[in-house]
Amino acid sequence: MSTFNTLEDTDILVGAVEHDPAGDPFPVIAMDHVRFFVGNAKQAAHYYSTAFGMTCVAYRGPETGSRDAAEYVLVSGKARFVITGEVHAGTEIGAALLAHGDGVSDLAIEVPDVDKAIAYAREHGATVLVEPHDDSDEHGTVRSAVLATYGQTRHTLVDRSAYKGPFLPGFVAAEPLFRGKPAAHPKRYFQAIDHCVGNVELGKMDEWVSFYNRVMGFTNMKEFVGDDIATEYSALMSKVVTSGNHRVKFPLNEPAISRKKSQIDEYLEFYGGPGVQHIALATNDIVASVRAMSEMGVEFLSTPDSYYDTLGEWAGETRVPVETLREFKILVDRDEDGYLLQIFTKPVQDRPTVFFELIERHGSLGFGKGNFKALFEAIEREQERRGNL
Ligand code: TYF
Ligand code: FE
Repeated sequence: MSTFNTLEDTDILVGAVEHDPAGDPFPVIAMDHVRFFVGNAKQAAHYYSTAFGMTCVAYRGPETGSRDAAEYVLVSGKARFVITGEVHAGTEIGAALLAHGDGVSDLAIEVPDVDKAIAYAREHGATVLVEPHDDSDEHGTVRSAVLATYGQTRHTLVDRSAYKGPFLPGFVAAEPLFRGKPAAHPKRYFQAIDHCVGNVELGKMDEWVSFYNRVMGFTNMKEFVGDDIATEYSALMSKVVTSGNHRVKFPLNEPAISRKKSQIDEYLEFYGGPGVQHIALATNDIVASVRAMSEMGVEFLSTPDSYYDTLGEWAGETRVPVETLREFKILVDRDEDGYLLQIFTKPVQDRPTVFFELIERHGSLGFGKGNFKALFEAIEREQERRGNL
């Protein structure tokens, strides 16, 4: 069983805390991977390799005995994405794509003891989609199981402590898909997954918060967005649950009644139900990341200049000068613990559904609540351009 005494570099980046897992009813190590179901995994894997600077390290598909799916495993530091597509008609992947379009099918969590976690989750009312089982190959054995969460999203629980292969049994090591990263770009555009956000239906946020409290023993973080902020400008309510070590953080949003159509309603309509809204990626140099990703064609939300005119008054000293923040449209939030820098991409598929965040933390354990006004005005401008406001 893995204990957690010293903070690693990526722990600092994602705002993880020292934590003794001994008392946890559902101990977790960290995010294991995020799985995306896409219409064309070959092309999507290319996008994440070029635009997100990720490296393909493993693959399975028809050539390796995977008859239904082609899957590309991409990494950037500790962040791991699995890009999954079907290779013939009539698979479960195709059914999910028909319902939702491209999106996140699985927020997989690495745990020290799958059986213990599943027993606890089941006892507390979780739906077990796949029972604990072993998969083996010449690199060892992985034990895993699958829990259902909001919509058709899943949490695969993975114990990889007895495994040395490139990803999971059945995957073979793969060559990078792209080697042309400009020399001026950082080696990695991000180092770890900071948090993964779910959108749920109106009135369901508290149910899903208590699901994570009950089933995984996750606790609520102090940052939440209630009625007051919601009706004024954000059109969403939000609460955050976290694992004891703060390596796994799941904010949950629900739409709020407001003047304009909530961005969460837009998501629910276009995704066809609840699902993952955004994945936040931790970087130690957000300026280098945004510059590189923009050059590779990733589109970011824009913040009006006026945001930067008053920034100096409240944000105080930041690692990055205000003029650079203005140039790259990076947002700042400060709280009693420190500050964070963040920026959001536009949706990364044609539907206004999944997007990404880049986040550089300097002490703050928050999520950028102070930016809701600026951020949501930017999102509303995009909703308007899509004709969905
Ligand atoms: O993860 C969070 O809660 C922040 C805030 O459309 C947020 O990143 C919430 C909704 C949204 C964008 C950001
Ligand atoms: Fe976020």
